[in-house]
Amino acid sequence: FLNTNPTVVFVLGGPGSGKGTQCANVVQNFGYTHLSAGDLLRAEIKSGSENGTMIQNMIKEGKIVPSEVTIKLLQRAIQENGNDKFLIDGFPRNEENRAAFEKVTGIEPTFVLYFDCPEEEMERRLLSRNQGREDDNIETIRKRFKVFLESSLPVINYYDAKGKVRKIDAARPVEDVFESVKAIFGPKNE
Ligand code: UP5
Ligand code: MG
Repeated sequence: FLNTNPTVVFVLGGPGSGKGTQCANVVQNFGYTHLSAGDLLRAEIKSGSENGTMIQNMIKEGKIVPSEVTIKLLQRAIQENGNDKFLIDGFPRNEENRAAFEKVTGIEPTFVLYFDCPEEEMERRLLSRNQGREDDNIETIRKRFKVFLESSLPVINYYDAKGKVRKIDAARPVEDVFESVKAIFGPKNE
């Protein structure tokens, strides 16, 4: 492969913290390719793959899809792409995701962007998003918050202990958040 050793940044944060929004900005300004694990899984549902129904049921319950499914989609997307810099958005979501991705791909993230946002703000954003996502209802949102606290925060803590976490106050307006993001990716790369 061309990109056997790509640069990877994990973009993490609770549901509605603004991961997708800020990744789009980073793509525009810094030449990364954006891979949203959630978007890849939703595309897999739409494609009518044999895993589609299972994925759809898990997303509706806010549960974490088995890592082999998600990793296969991410790995394929990386390999099909000519770029050597990727933002991986919304993955890894638990310790098992993290360890399996490292083992299967041999990739370690350069750093981890963490969008820190209070639940009440994330809930407001998700309930007013109106893009027809099947998990944007209050019952599923509560389940997503619980899974984030119990399973995903430990992954952020793991990388924090390695000095890899860049934490951003995501409760501010989109433009203000992006100012902080820019400072991390560096003006020299703009
Ligand atoms: N918005 C954004 N920034 C704002 C700001 N600063 N001020 C005001 N509004 C702001 O933003 C959400 C909404 O808020 C938008 O309307 C936006 O305009 C506004 P967005 O950028 O979409 O936030 P994001 O963090 O991307 O929210 P998302 O809902 O995508 O996060 P999730 O982590 O919940 O969703 P994801 O797609 O990653 O995963 C969905 C499900 O897939 C999971 O629950 C899980 O079931 C499954 N999944 C896996 O199983 N494994 C994976 O690896 C990944 C997903
Ligand atoms: Mg998203």
